[in-house]
Amino acid sequence: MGRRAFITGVTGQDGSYLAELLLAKGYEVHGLIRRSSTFNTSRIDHLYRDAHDEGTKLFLHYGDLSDGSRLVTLLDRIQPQEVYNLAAQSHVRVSFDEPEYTGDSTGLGAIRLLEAIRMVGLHCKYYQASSSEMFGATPPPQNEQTVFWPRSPYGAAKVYAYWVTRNYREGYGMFAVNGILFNHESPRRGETFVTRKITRAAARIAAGEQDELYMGNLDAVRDWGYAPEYVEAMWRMLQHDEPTDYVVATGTRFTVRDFLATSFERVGLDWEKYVKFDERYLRPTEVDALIGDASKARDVLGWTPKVHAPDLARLMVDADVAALNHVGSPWIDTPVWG
Ligand code: NAP
Ligand code: G4F
Repeated sequence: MGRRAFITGVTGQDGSYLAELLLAKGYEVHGLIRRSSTFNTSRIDHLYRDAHDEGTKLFLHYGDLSDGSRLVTLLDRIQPQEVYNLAAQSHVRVSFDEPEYTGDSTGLGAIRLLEAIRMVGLHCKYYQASSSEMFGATPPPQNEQTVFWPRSPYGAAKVYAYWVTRNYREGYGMFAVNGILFNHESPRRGETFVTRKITRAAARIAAGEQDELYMGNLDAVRDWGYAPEYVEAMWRMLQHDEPTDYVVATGTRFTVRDFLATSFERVGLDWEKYVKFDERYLRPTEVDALIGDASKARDVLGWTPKVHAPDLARLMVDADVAALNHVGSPWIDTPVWG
């Protein structure tokens, strides 16, 4: 029998790349999508075929991480061997505005899904999308032993989800793992995360469609990697014999200012002429520096990143320029798995 996976958050950046990866490996993929009054499937439309077509391998199901009984029904019906929990209110700044909702979806959502697996009696492998944001104020380099010190409702919710994942592993013998992923980006990144906000603005300013760009803290240090490479690490974690937690990162230090300079240079512009400060983009508590040590993922899973921050910025700018010109971009249109 073929392998079957269930992905929550399939309409997001990572969910779309993971669905591509699993389909290319021959999986039957079931994705959870939220009902909305407008279509929210643009990142996976190229993968979708009508369920009546022969050979269809991608199936979408309405549901929500706030609805535990729906998760039970779906898991019982689908019987997946692998479950990837990627769904979350994933924006750190927004989590200060919507702390309760973030706790419910990003934190409690994980235990609803774990408990649904347990109630159905599924013997599946479970992946939890944990985050470097859990390290918060603990200085870099951060690895699997680093103490958590979350600095946002989002970070705190992810810490809860991390610990319940470990608890279900230790308490019920479940194959449940945390991938502690550092920031990872792509042309499919949401437009309000800092990298995509910058690359989109660089393309638009160069095309004369935007005059200026309002930003918050430019001193923040991040370790930015390329999302398609990171979903490969998720899959590898579930193929390993032992359930254990992994940091996934490039180990490269880059500031928001560096990302601005590299992106604007790609379109021949000096960023300092266009960028203005707006305190609305500051957070009540900031995470100053995240730089990951992914030695364990390299040694145990054989995973190494190829794309580092400067190339990432350039490929994202190129994709945004191509999108403005209504031409295809190899970074958007070509399935990365060949
Ligand atoms: P994203 O683009 O924001 O996608 C989030 C996904 O979750 C979307 O499909 C969204 O659906 C879905 N979702 C949100 N609330 C939901 C709910 N209550 N019930 C069901 N689905 C819900 O995030 P991403 O960048 O792909 O990240 C994937 C996961 O990894 C997230 O859990 C994120 O917190 C975590 N993570 C991300 C990074 C990173 O740098 N990207 C790093 C570490 C961890 P809609 O499309 O309907 O909104
Ligand atoms: O792109 P960001 O919003 O990502 P952040 O907060 O690091 O969170 C992302 O990575 C986490 C992994 O560490 C994920 F778990 C999480 O789901 C998300 O994907 O902001 C990056 C940095 C911050 O320090 C922020 O203060 O950029 C700074 N920044 C400066 N100006 C800005 C802006 N961020 C945004 N979004 N918008 C600005 O105008």
